[in-house]
Order: sequence, then structure tokens, then C-alpha cells
Amino acid sequence: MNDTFSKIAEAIQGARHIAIACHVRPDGDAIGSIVGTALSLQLSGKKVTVLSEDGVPANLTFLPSSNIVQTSIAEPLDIDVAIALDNATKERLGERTNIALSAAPLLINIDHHVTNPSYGNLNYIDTLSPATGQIIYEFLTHQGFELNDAVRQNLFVAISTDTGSFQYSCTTSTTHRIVAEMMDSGLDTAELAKKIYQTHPFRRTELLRVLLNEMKFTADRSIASWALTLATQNKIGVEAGDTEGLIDALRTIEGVTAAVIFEETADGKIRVSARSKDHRLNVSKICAEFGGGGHAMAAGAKLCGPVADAESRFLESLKNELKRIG
Ligand SMILES: [Mn+2]
Repeated sequence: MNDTFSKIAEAIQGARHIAIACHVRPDGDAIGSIVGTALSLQLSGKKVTVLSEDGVPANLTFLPSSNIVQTSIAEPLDIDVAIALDNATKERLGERTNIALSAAPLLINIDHHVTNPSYGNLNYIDTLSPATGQIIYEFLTHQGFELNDAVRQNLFVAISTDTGSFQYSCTTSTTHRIVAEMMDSGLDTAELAKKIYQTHPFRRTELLRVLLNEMKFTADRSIASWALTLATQNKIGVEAGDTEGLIDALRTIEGVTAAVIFEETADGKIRVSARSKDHRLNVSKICAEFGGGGHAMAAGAKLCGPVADAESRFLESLKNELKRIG
């Protein structure tokens, strides 16, 4: 059961010092939402601390005022309200961030993940919204909070990245209306699109070259997958954010229904990212079998290694589900 925007706004208005945080390994929606919200609340005179367990990935440092984001330290903050954005479970905030927020008498949870169990004291979970940035735009404008250029730029990047630049089925007419409103207020979407999608570091292209060489197809080419090993990551010198959107090279192939990337991590675990192109194939459900979650069309999980084992277990489950939906 969701709390109302006005109840959440009231809690924010009554607070002096607010901390805003997002999930580990943040993406465009996570960083755009926390920075956009923080800047708007600062315009209403609030003291705001912005936390990210893993800081800001290199591909998002172009976001205006993204330097206000602090990499969390494990020390409880003296705050009246904590706000978790785009964060499906409390654990996903990260260990240090949870400690930093632990003294907050009130936790507000605003998100669009279907697997969010409403862990806040106040919750607003809209699973039909394509991006947390879209919920934030609606919240701020409906509740009379001020927006400036930097707020709009951050919220645009949040919405653009989570909708695959307005391609995914979760994109609604409201999404386009919000962007139209922001353009009417002076937002330069082409300039931002260039920074998000046309300014990749060269090492990302080297990564793409490896992907194209190594990608695998199963189930009559309805599944495309790739395993990104630690060896490849070390050889290329991969940085946080480099793999963002790489999965599209698999997803965009004709006949492919599911795209999966298996990423070996330093702790020996395998991070799985899965995408579906068929609304009958719910990859969040499959990821949940392995302790993960996300959205119906885009989800993730962490499996035990080695990578070949994780690959065969996950693909087996995916193949069964594809068979089931016919
Ligand atoms: Mn999101």
C-alpha cells in the first residue's frame, strides 16, 4: 500500500537534514534520481547529504552537480529523514550506506522495482513507472518543489537510461509528456543524449569487440549470451559503468527473445544481467529463483561461480521458461 505524495512531502518539509541514497553499482536512474532530488530539496532550503555506496561511475560524472554524491562511510549520520531511491531492497543500499542511515527516525522508500517489499516507513512504489526519475519528477512538481536546469538534466538522464532512450515497453505517454514539459523549460535533450550514448570511452569498444567474438546462441538463437571473464576485464582495464548498455548488442538481434550477460566478479561470484523482449517472458521471475530480482523485462541476480556453472544453471532455467510460454 503506497503512502501519498503529500504525506511524503510533509515528512520532507518537516525535516532539517535529509540523506538521499541509491543502490550499489548505481546506474543512470539511481544517480540522476538522487542528485535531481537533492538539488530540488536544496532549493527549498534543506540540508541534504547524498550517498552512494559505490560513488558515481565514470560514465555518469558528466551529470551536473554529481560531485555532491559522497561515497558512503560507515558512520551514522545525524539526520531527520532518509530517502532511498531506485533501491529494491534495504540491503541493496550497501553495508556502509545502511550504517550511515541507521540513525534516521524515518525512512522514505521511492522506487519502481516489482520486487520492492516496501521496506520504508513511508513507501511509494510504482511498478508501472519506467524510471524512478519519472516518479520523482511527478512527486516534485505535484508537491510544489522547485526545479532548475540541473534538476531537469539529472531527471532526464534517469528517465532516458531506464527506458533505453524511450524504446522499452515501460515507456508511457506520460514519460514523453514529462520530457516535453522539461524541453519547454529549456532542457537540451540532444546534448544530454550525446553525453550518455555517444561519448563512450574507447575501452568500451574494445569490450564490445570481445563480446561480438565470444557471444553464444542457444534455444534456436532465441537466447543470446556472453560471459565477461575477470581476465577480459583486467586485460581491457574495465571501469564501473563500462558495461552499461553493452547487453543491447545481444538484445537487438532479430529473433533473440532473451539476452544475458554473465560477469565474473572479484569475489568469485557471477553477476547475471538478463533482458527480455517478450512480455510473456518475465526475467525477474527467473532471477528471483537465484535470489535476485528487478523488472519483468530487465533483471539481475548473483550466482556462485565458476562462470560455466552459473551459465548452464541460469540458461537451463531460462530455456525451461521459454518452453513453457511456447
Ligand atoms: Mn530504475
